[in-house]
Amino acid sequence: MKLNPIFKNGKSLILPYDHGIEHSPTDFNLVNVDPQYVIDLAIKGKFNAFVCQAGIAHHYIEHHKKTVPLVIKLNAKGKIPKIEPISVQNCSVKRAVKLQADAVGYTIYLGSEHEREMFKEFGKIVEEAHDYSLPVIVWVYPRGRFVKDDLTTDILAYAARTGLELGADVVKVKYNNDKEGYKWVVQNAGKAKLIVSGGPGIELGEKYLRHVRDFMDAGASGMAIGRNIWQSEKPLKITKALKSLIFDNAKVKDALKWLK
Ligand code: FBP
Repeated sequence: MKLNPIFKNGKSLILPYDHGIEHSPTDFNLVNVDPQYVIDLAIKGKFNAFVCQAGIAHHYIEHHKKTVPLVIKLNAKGKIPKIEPISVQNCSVKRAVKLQADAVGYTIYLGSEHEREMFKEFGKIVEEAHDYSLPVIVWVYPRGRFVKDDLTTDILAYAARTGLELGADVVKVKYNNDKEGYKWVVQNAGKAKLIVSGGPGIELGEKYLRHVRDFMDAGASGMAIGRNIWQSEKPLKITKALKSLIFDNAKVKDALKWLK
């Protein structure tokens, strides 16, 4: 599967903005509630892709299609129901193609009582997307009442393996600050690319850049980081620091210079 332009020399930095439906607008402020602001960040920061739900793509496609590759997330779950997590498809692959997506995305809650429904739906999506030569990115988040700890190395490796075995081209999982263990996580993704998710409210200083260096050294292929970019007051500086680590193999002390 051709991953260009979402991967450059095998590496990628992706800007997700699918949080409204997932978390409610509590992640937003008066600036970043405007999708255009975040799309412009994706363009200025030369991200490898911007990720959103179909509705955002539908309303804003004209502007960003020319300038940043698009990943349309095909499923979503809301914030209110207190049930075992399930994320259900709301946009077809065909519609994503019409909206000129360069890839499609899907979330699986591994370990949920509903995982088999997501496995089944995702399998069909992979088949359809590959018929259109569209790469597929899967977010695999272990979650639900049977998951005691979603950040053990074993469960992250299981998440990575699930993405590979279900046919994803790219698997997005969390990082658990276990550099040595993470090599095992990456190995379990096999020929699928493994990228790391951002998370809420991280202080993007030396400690965080060290983690990025560590998971890149463990074999990750990049990141999909949202809130810590578009909630930041210096998003483009952070972007440059992350890019230096991901694409230029920079040392942490050199990446830190971008934050000054
Ligand atoms: P962040 O970098 O902001 O954490 O975004 C990554 C992401 O996977 C989004 O694509 C998604 O909307 C969100 O996190 C899901 O968060 P949660 O772990 O709370 O379900």
